[in-house]
Amino acid sequence: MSEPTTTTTQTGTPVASDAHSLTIGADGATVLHDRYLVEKLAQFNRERIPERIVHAKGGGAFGSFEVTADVSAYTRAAVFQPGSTVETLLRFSSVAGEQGSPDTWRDVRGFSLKFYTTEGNYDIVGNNTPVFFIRDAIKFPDFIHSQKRLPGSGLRDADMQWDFWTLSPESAHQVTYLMGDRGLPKSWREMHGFGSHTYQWINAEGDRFWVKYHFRSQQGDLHLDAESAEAIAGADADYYRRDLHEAIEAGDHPKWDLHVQVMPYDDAKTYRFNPFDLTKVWPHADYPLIPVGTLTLDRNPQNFFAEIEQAAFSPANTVPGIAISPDKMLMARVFSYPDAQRYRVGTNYNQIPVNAPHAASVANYSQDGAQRHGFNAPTTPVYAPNSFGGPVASAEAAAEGGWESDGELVRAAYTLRSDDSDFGQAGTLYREVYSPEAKLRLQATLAGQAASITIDEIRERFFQYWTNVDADLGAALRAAHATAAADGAGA
Ligand code: HDE
Repeated sequence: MSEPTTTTTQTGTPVASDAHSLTIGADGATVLHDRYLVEKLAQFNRERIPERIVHAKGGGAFGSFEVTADVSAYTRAAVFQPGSTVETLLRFSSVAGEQGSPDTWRDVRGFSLKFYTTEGNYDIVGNNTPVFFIRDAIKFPDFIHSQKRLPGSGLRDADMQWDFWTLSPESAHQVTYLMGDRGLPKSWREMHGFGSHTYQWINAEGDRFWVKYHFRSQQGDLHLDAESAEAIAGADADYYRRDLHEAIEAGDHPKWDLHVQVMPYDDAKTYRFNPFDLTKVWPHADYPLIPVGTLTLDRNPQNFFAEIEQAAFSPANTVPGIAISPDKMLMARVFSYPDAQRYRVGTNYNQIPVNAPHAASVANYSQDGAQRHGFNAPTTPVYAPNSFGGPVASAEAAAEGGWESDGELVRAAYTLRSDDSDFGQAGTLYREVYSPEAKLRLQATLAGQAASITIDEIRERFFQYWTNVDADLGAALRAAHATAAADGAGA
């Protein structure tokens, strides 16, 4: 043990006691001018910042991403060039629960990655599933409300969850993942990660490509059975957080291999379904996985609050050679994340060490605001354009990342193509990807869900929803429910 230093106030003055307030005599009143007591209690009252409205419970670690292949034909981003290795931060999370929620409640899991690149920070904010529940951002608050808590009782509620899902048939593919094995990962280390959206890559010649990111866990994509997940939820609410922390402390560093699917720019115009629809995957037969590199996590945070709770990930954080796509969800996320972070962490959230670039520098004319830490030299002008050598924007950077777009302003669903449907890929996932055992586990989970719905009309829509995914599955669920109801009535 090293010699302790003297405790001080926040402004560095030594303090006399951490055990006794300043009082008038040992038994008398406490005085308001005990500045250290006041500072200590006031600071304590302000320790919490608002939790993330979604993905509140999580954990993460630092590491590095090493490029092991050559994808320079598709992107000029420095982070993905041969030989590049960059520092990274990966945060995992559950979507619906609050900060203290058990890690092993059934949910989609977040997979948020920050690359500290020489061209600025690049974030991929994805999940452990390749698709999402909805395809228009205007539905997001309603979707999340239905998964959180009733306003009166503060309880979660199967009726509102299934009411929303069955009235939003585009959710079927993601709900088939959620109710299947992906909804209960064995650990954060043992799950794949996906960028989910279609993104854009631009090479050195300016050629554009559409890409999807797949992070394949070297530890495998494993799951818990429902009974173990429930037992763990009671015994150790922080099971995933603990597993990751302990593995890294023990030198067991988890790794993911990054692959991309690459679609030539013009294919998107004629592909058989809308390749920007976030409820769809691109079949690997059409667009195979191309290796890029390996992500390794090898360093636990030194301070959970400073480095994980305050971490701000955003799909808006792109770098030259990478851009977004005409996915309505993605375009809205570019607004939503920085907005959430200005509110949650504060206007200068990007100056906090975990969010600031580590391998690039910041140069612009932004100034002031609460908790400002960094500033330009006093000789730097405060406006652009200027004649005094202040930072100058690069026209080249602004030119990239676009696509053709024209039309009337409308509020409408995506234009349908020949293979666009809400239930088609959900049915394929169930029939062709799930093993016979995985099918049975899904059926058992869904039988439990059917039993938790209390409103007949919603339960009827639930059976129809699963019939639309797969007729046999729907029939099996209906029959199982009828049997259970008859047994219950006879009991
Ligand atoms: Fe998020 N999401 N999201 N989301 N999301 C947030 O950002 C939002 C969506 C995802 O580890 C919030 O800073 C909208 C898809 C992860 O810190 C918020 C829409 C995917 C995380 C937000 C979506 C995600 C978030 C909460 C519909 C996977 C945790 C506080 C357009 C591809 C990030 C914050 C972390 C967090 C909004 C849809 C994944 C509110 C509006 C699709 C992993 O801004």
